[in-house]
Amino acid sequence: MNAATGSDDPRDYLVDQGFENYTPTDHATWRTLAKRQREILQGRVVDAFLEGLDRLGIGEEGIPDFRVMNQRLRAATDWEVVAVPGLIPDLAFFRLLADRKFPAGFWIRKPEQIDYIEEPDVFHDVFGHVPLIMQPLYADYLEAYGKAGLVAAEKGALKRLARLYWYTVEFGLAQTPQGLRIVGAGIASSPSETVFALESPSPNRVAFDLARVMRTLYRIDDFQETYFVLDGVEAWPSLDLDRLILLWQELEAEADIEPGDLQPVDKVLTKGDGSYHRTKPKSAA
Ligand code: HBI
Ligand code: FE
Repeated sequence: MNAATGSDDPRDYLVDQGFENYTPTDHATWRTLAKRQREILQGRVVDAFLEGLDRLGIGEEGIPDFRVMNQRLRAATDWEVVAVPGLIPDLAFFRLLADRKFPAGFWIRKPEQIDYIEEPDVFHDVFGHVPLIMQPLYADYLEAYGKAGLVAAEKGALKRLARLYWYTVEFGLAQTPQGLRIVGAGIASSPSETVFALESPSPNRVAFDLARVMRTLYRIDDFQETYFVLDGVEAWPSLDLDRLILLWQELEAEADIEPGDLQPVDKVLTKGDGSYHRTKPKSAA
């Protein structure tokens, strides 16, 4: 069944992690990735992320056993990780989040794919996403996102909600007393984007604004041209459903914004010089 057309019932996608089936090579791949990321993330990711890794006990030993990790996750925020084969349809995904279940691919990339994969694997999904789910405010934001997704599907606003996920959960930055830090899992699970997102002169870095983000196209196949910056690690957008429905109505009159474009109303923290993307073909969703 493919992710675009399959059943909306999440139970159709849940599988056993198959922890006993991982090979020594699989565990070695995790260790290589985890060790490299932990080092490069020091001082670049929000402290809560590194705390989450430690409290979950997911580090450099190898691929975590979801049964063990879930005891800690349940105790902290009443969330759990469930194994799925890969991307699942939007509605099934939202239903899981609304029920405080985070779907994670159980497979791990092959050694020759160490730096690039097209579909999320267990390293991206668990190392990248789960540490922050140990934080109560983030845990609630993700549940609210799932609930908003179910409403967005009815109201024809799925693409707007997907942009919010993209620019916060996957590629968000946050301003903290220690400076600009990473919160997004897509950044935190990629060594090259960890450095690019914070240090490259190329991308724009713009203060987060919900309506602005919901109008903004994104790149799925390369580093982002614009990153949005939350005002603090706990400043997750409020997803009040009545307000979202109104906002979606208002946005129908507004044009989409290209990934690299700035707007007059933007609070620009860094205006990118665009040097990285200048030579690249355009592709945005
Ligand atoms: N499925 N397994 C999985 N992981 C995701 O992150 C995911 C998904 N299905 C849909 C989806 N993400 C997004 O398109 C939604 O946030 C809109
Ligand atoms: Fe992800």
